[in-house]
Formats: sequence, structure tokens, C-alpha cells
Amino acid sequence: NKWLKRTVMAMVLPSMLVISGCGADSTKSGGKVKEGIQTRTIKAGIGNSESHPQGQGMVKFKELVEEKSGGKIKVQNYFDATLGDDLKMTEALQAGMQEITVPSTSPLVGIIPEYGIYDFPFVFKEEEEAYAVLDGKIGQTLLDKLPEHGLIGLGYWENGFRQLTNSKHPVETADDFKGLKIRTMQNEVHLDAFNELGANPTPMAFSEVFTALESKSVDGQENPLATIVTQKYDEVQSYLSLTNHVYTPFILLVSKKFWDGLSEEEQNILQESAQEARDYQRKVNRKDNELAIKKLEEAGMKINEVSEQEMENMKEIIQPVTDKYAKKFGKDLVEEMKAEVEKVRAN
Ligand code: TK8
Repeated sequence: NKWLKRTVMAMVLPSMLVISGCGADSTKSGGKVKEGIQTRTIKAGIGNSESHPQGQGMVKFKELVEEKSGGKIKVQNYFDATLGDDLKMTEALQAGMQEITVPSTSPLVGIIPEYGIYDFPFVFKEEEEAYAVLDGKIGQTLLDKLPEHGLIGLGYWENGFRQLTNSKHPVETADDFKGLKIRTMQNEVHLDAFNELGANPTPMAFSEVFTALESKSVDGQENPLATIVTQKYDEVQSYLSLTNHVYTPFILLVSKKFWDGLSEEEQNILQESAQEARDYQRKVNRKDNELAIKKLEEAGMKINEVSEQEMENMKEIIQPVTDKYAKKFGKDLVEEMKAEVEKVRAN
């Protein structure tokens, strides 16, 4: 029973997260006692627009933080990569120049390679499977790796299942990838996987994608449907193939330099707001992705599905890549992730 499962998860998971905390050491206050709530303004930036589910999540996060802090902590949201792309903003957090960003986990592999386990194609088939991994032990293990890199992770939001668009032809079989010049995120697993399929992948920052598609310097890109709509890729792409090839999480990151200067009360406000906004953001994301398909159809995109069998075939072709990276990131971690998914499927 899906409804029951969702309800139980919604009740159990947030409390698990609170108990497990976020791996930050709040006792290191540099001798000073930090108490209460100070008047502060937090700079938060994302790559997507305000109307994207990620943007809507940030608006919710802002509301929650301001409400819980009695208006003392203000969140200033910057959308559309105005503060830079995912990697640049993450580096700004490390340097203490920006307080919050919510990047895709994929570009983080440049800082912590193990985040690449989330980039293995065709691991998840449903969002619940991803939630079990992200909100459970594995997700926490990866959050715990952040503080030594100057970052604090307050949990995972949802970018979601990625779909392929291009200007050449429908992609229905693995063969159809051959020769397609596809923009990928800056992530070696994605790069190798598309290479293995015979495509010609070009890693690129998100804010450059529309222009690259428009000028035809690449044939295609892959992103969840809500992004295809809000970025108006339909204006420069004819074909949408529902490949569902990989699920991308967003991750809410806080600058550790900033975090360490907060009182426990302030940290709790951010942690609670991140979790509440997560549940809201995931809900909005699933709804918007559902609505997107109709919008894209109306916009004139030619949409095709990909059969289960073809997906299995693609998965098999990519197997050498996943084997290679499983070794690199730790076979145990990857096996644990697969076991977690199997558990959800068995229920
Ligand atoms: C937004 C990105 C984006 C991601 C990508 O900052 O780069 O394609 O899917 O949504 O994180």
C-alpha cells in the first residue's frame, strides 16, 4: 500500500534525521557562548528559476526560517544562477562568502567522489526508492563527509528522474544515442555512461545549456521535465524521450564557516526548516513533473516512451562503467544502496 508507505515514511524519516543530526560539531564555539537568535541575513542561491520546484522549495524554506526565528533570520534568495552555477556556489560556501546553496549532488563528485553513487544510471525506478537511500543510512554517510570540506548538509531535496531532449531524432533504443552530442553535468559517471552508449557527451555548467542548445553547439541535454519546462528547452529542442535514465538528488548545503558561528537554536531552526521544506519541495516536484508532460506536448515537442526492455538493454551496455565506479567509490556502499532499493521493492 503506497499511501500507507508514504505516510509512515513521512512520519518516521524526519524524526530519524533529527536524531542522527547533520554531522556538525556545534560545541566548537571558539570559547564564546552562543545563545539565542541573532539578527542575520542569509544569502541562498540556486541554479533554477523561482517557478521551478527547487525555487518553490527555497521560497518555502525562507518562509519557515523567518517564521521560526520570529523574523530575526532573513533569507535572501537568488535564483537562475545569479550567484553562479552549482560548483561555483559550493566553493563560495567553502570560502564563507555565501551561506546556502542547493546544488544537484552530481557536480559534488569533484569534491567528494563517493557522491557519484547517486549517478549510477537505472538504479532507482521510483522516487520512494531514492528517498529510502537518501533519507536513511547511506544518505547520512555521505552527509557526514561534508564537514571536512567546509560544508554542512541539511538533507536531500529532489531534482528527480532525468529525461533526454534533442534536436535530431527520437531516442527509443540504445542505438539512437550514437553520435548525439549531449550536454551532461560535470560528473564523470554521466560522462562515461554516455560515452559507453556511443553518444558524444559534453560537460557544461547549467546556466550555459540553453544557449548551447540554441546555437546547436550540442544536439541535446537531459534534465527532469520540470526543468525542461521552466528553462523553455522546448523552444530549441524537438524531441523528448522519456529515458528515466538516472535520478538526481538536490542537497541543501550550508557554509560550515557560517554554521559554526550559529547558536544551537539557530542551527535547529535551519535544520527543521530544511526538512519541512524538503517534504514540501518533493511534493511540488512530483506534481510539476506530472503536469510538465502535458505542457511540453502542447508546446509541440515530439514525445516518446522507452520500453522497459530497452532500458534494461541500456543498463547492460553501461554496466562496465558502473562496475568501474563501484570499485572506485566502494563496493560495499554500492551494494548497500542496491539492497536498500530491493527492500523498498519487496514491500
Ligand atoms: C541547477 C542544476 C540543474 C541540473 C543540471 O543548478 O545541471 O542539469 O539538473 O538543475 O543542478
